[in-house]
Formats: sequence, C-alpha cells, structure tokens
Amino acid sequence: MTEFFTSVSSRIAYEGPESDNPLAFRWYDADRIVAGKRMEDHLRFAVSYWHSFCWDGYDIFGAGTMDRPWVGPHVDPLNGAKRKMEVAFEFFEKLGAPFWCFHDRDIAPEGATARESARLLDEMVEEAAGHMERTGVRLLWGTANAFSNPRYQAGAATNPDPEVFVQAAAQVCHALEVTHKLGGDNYVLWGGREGYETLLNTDIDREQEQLARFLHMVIEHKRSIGFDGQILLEPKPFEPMKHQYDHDVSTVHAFLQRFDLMGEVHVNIEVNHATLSGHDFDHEVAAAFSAGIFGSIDANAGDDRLGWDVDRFPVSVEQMTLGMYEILKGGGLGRGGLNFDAKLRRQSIARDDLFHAHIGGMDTMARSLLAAASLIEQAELPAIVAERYRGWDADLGASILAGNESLSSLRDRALDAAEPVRISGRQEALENLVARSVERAR
Ligand code: XUL
Ligand code: CO
Repeated sequence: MTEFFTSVSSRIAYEGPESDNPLAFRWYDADRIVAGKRMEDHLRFAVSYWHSFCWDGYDIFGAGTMDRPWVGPHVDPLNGAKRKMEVAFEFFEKLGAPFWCFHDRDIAPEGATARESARLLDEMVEEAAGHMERTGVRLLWGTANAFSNPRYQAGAATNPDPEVFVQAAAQVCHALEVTHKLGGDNYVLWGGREGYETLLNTDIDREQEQLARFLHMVIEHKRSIGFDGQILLEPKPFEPMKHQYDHDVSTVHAFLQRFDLMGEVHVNIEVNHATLSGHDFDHEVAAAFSAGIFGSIDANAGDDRLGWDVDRFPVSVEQMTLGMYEILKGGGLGRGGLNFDAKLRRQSIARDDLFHAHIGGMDTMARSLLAAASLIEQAELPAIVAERYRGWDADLGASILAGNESLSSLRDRALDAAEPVRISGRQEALENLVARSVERAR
C-alpha cells in the first residue's frame, strides 16, 4: 500500500498540555483513567468517512479544492473506492481513532441498477473487513445514503411514490446487514430528505405514517438478522428540506411515542443540528436522557453567525464541557460514541490538515471530559440543584405530586399563606464553577 499521509510518519502521540508539537495530543491520553474509565472508552471517537475521504472541497459555488486523487471522472470508480479505503485506514491508524462511520455510498460506488450497487457494496465490505481486522479499528455506525440520488428528491420513506420507498428499503436493508457483519455498535438513520418544501403539495399525516412503518420494518429486520446494536435517528430541523420531521430531540421523542417505537429507537445528537434547531447542545443531550432515548453524538459544531450546517470540528471547550457534563450525568455514551461528522474548511488543502483538525477536535473533547468529570467530582452543582428543589421533597411538594391535593385545596392553603420567599438562581456563580472546572482540568 502506498503511503498517502507521508508527512505524518508514525502514530500521533500524547505529549501533554506543555507540548508545542502541533502533531501531538495535548489532552487526549487514551489510557488515562478518568472517573473510573479509560479516556478512549469514555470518548469512543469515530472518524466520518464521507467528509474526510469522499468530499474534495466542492461547494455550490465551485469545484473541489482538495488533493483527493481517488475522486473524479478520470478515476475508475471501484479502484478509486479501494484506494480511498486504504488511505482512510492509514489515517485512522495514524490518528489512533478507535472507530469509523460510513454511508453505503461512501465506501462503494453506485451501480447502474440496485443489484449492481449491492454487489459493489458487498465487494467493498469485504475490503473493509480486511482493513478492520488488520488495524483493529472498529465500526461505531453504518448508515445508508438515501438522500443524494435524484430519486430521493421528495424523500425516501416519506416519498409520495411507494416505489421510492422500495428503493430506500432495499438500501437500508443491505446497509443494516453490512453494519451487522462489520460488528457495528449502532445503525443511524438521518432523514436527509424526510420533510417537505411546501405544504401545498404535502400530506404530513401520510408521510409520518410512512416513516413510522419504515422504522418498524428496520426494527423487524434488525431482529431477524440478530443485530443487537442501537437504531438511531439523527434530529435536524432543516437543510436540505425546509422542514424536516426529525426536527429536534423532543420532536423525535413525540414521534417515537406516537408510533410505538419507544425503547427501539434512540437519537444521534449532532451539536450543530442542535444549534440550528435553536437549542444548546447540552439541552438536546439532557432532553434525550430525560426521555430515555439518548444514543450517540456527532461532535461537530456550527458557527454563531451562519445559519447552515457548517460541520466544523469542535473548538469550544466551554460548549463541549456543558454537553459532556450532561453525558456523564446521564451515565456516559454507552454503545454510542463521538463521531466527528466534521469537515475541513475548503482552503485547508494540505494533506496533514486532516490530522490537525482531528487532533484539535479530540483534544477539545478530551479536555471537556476532564472538566466535566471534575464538575461531577466536586459535586457542587447537584447539591445546589437539590437545595433549589428541596420543597418538592418536603411535605407540601410530596403531597402535590402524590395527587393528594386539588386546585381548590391549594387555593384554601394560598389564602392564608405568606408570600413565597424568593431565592437567587445564582447563574453567574454557577457559570464561574464551570470556568473553574475548565481551569482545573489537567
Ligand atoms: C447531515 C448529517 C449526516 C448524518 C449521517 O447533516 O449529519 O452526515 O450524520 O447521514
Ligand atoms: Co451527522
């Protein structure tokens, strides 16, 4: 195999916060024990195949800018796919990423027919199995790209034409089987075009029924092939569609309840999708744990001013600490992980830029883990929260919650009660506690 990333000759090492080697980790120390677990097992980092190896920097205004010699009309698609995979595994190994994630169409070219596409995918899955065996890199999740082909212009499962539903079913059936074959821990469904542009041509009742039926078929198939990984929906409010059905965690929760899918389907929360839906990342994580549907994370951030999905590598330790705190409080990532569904900026055209991006992202998340673990260890926040709700544990609160009171019994109590004593919410002091935990994280 010809080496592609020649400027990075060996595995990226941990050198500690004092290091100024740009190709070393300063915070991510895979074997370090944090809150009882190795850092690698807490964070379960994954590299996404599509942004890092399939995308060559094209945008709606211009052609690709990046050095990705396996992409383009001059390359034989199958040979290109094989070369791309060699390079991807060279990258995973040198970076020391324990996991990767892919869409069916990322790893194998699409053929002229469904049968041909399936054959090409099987061939590339064999290649992937060999690389995984050789390198020890594991699969965090697989998924199907049921949004790029023009047939999916009006959705996959939610398409007005059931023949399109058939094509999507075939793709997901196969992608689920190969995810199982490669030992994936999760299978993701991002509803790329499951939404609408205008209600003038859309029947949202039908479309949601179709989506629910599709998900039940996924669960049935998962059972029949013995796949015991998690099935994850990835919420996103819009882009590419104007309105997407999996708007945010709470919308997905309501959908799962309505269509009897609770316990079967969880969520893959993407940081920038949270931002786009008008929520903070930590809110989406907390909402998912509260609903019992937390699954995994796509750890790519947005931009404060740009209202689209910029998929940046995470750089804000403050933002990620708040998310990691909710994750640790909820019991950790479990079978989920932190997938960098993130891409380089279009001008980052040097081969080693991909290393700098992932090193920065992994260090940001590792430092956030340390800060969040320190917040948990100090235990000041839970004590303050418990004190704030103390009244609900005492007689009055307990009696209300137990159903022993009515509006009129409470009215009678209010008539003679003193004005409730207000106490400070102490937000700024609590934010300072978080800042201190970031400073303390070493
Ligand atoms: C799109 C997105 C996808 C999913 C997988 O915004 O996040 O890459 O993660 O289909
Ligand atoms: Co994503």
